[in-house]
Amino acid sequence: MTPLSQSWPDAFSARYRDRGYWRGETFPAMLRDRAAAYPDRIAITDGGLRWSYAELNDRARRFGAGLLALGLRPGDRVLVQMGNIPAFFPAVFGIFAAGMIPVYALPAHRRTEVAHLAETSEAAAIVTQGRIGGFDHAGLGLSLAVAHVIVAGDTPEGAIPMETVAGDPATLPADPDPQSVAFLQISGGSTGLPKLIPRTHDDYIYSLRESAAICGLDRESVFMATLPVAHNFTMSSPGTFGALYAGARVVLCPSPRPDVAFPLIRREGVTITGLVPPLALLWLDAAEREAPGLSSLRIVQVGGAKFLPESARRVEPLLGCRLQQVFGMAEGLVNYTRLDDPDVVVTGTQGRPISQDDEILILDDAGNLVPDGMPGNLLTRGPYTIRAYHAAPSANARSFTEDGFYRTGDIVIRRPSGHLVVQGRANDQINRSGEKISAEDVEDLLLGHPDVFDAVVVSIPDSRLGERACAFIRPKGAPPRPADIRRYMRGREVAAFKIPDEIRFVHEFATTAVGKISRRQLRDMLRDEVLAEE
Ligand code: J2J
Repeated sequence: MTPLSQSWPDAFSARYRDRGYWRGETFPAMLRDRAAAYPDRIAITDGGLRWSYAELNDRARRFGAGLLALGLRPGDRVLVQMGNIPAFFPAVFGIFAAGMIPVYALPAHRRTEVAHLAETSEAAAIVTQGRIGGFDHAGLGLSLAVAHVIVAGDTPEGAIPMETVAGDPATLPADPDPQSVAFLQISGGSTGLPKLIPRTHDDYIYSLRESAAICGLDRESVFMATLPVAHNFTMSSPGTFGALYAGARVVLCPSPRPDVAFPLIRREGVTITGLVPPLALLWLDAAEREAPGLSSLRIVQVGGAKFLPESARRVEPLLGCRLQQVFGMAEGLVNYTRLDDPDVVVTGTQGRPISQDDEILILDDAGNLVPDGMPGNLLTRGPYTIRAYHAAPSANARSFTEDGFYRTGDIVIRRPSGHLVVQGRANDQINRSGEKISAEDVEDLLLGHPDVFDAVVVSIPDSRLGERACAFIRPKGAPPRPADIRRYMRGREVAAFKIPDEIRFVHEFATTAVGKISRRQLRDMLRDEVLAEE
């Protein structure tokens, strides 16, 4: 088995410990301590079933001991593919308690991704559920080259029902080294298959402890997981793990649709939740049609992709709570707008880093520092940003500098206050005959049109211009005419080269596994069309 590691040079580790970031906390100890401190408080609910901290800890420990009884060993990797169901938590915390390593897959992943994750992590087992949204995940698990397939709920022949995986907690090993790898998270994967991200107990717990503080979580808070639970945003910013760290309650939402999520927020008194921009637009649209009555909700976080100012300004008036923008990545660095930032900062930036020791470099393509206010490539290193992917030498050579900075692939501007404004991915920019067009800029303009629900601008290869811009528009009702859109843009007095060369209307956008709009798919489609014409 390829060993797992994630390490920082000694001088950095010493600094991160000295400054109190890394405190030697571990996930098994975290849950055990919370269960001892407030056994009867509710940790997890799906609106029906309720597990207290003591019950969750007990279930996790019995499940972990059950994994050992199956013959699995500490250090083994266990792939987890589950939807937003309570069983996810005893599964993951049970794997931790047994000294094993969860590897997170998202429910939207299919054979290609799941087989890739199982293979690269050398998974010895998979924990999954029968069906998620009609797809047979247990069947997929059984078809993989994995020794044990454990299933929550309806279990097919050949798989092991999760409730039968139970052992004596006395057989569990001692707590792991806080510097050791706790789990493998997966990269957002804008290119190719997801890469595996080894995160340590110390580094991840630091990021979720600070995130919980930044979001003001305490034992009275109620965090709702609206996005998939296994995604890094939902898990740690501050997410379900941050909520458990703070002794708060986690509510699992089975679907992000407003007709499911709004009643659950009202019933459970949810105080905070996180969304990706396409979902935020759906919620805003629903709230515009009928007052949502979400009086318990204090914070709606939006992140994962750029939330444009035109949309951001609608959140507080329509949902009646504070907006928090979150710009994070599973590799580490997370930025938040703070709850007391001025409104223009909250609607117009993607926040600032968690830590004083998050080092930020913004470089031009030649590797020179750019001044504040100018866009450049974001590189970062710090107390919770990885120094290497697992078993990926060529990705590591591309993604990390020699002195350990992670190349995020994001283009950002830094304001003098330290807040970052994301301009897009390095490859989102449209280079139209040398004129650089920011897709986000044009999208924000398009969102101001009264008939536009959402818009995405991508490049099309062009034999004359190099690239030209195509706007995909999801209209609110009947599509306006492209000429109306162009006239509207001219009326906003923008450079003529920013007016999209092509305008197309769509009913919906293809999305990634966590629900971000997939620009890659739109670009690929256009590229295929161009190639077909040639
Ligand atoms: C623009 N782009 C953003 C934002 C992420 C918290 C929040 C999100 C993630 C996440 C996460 C963005 N505006 N507000 O892990 O803990 C894009 C960037 C980034 C990539 C990372 C978290 N927030 N992005 O989305 O690993 O391009 O993490 O580099 O899935 O999403 O994707 P991922």
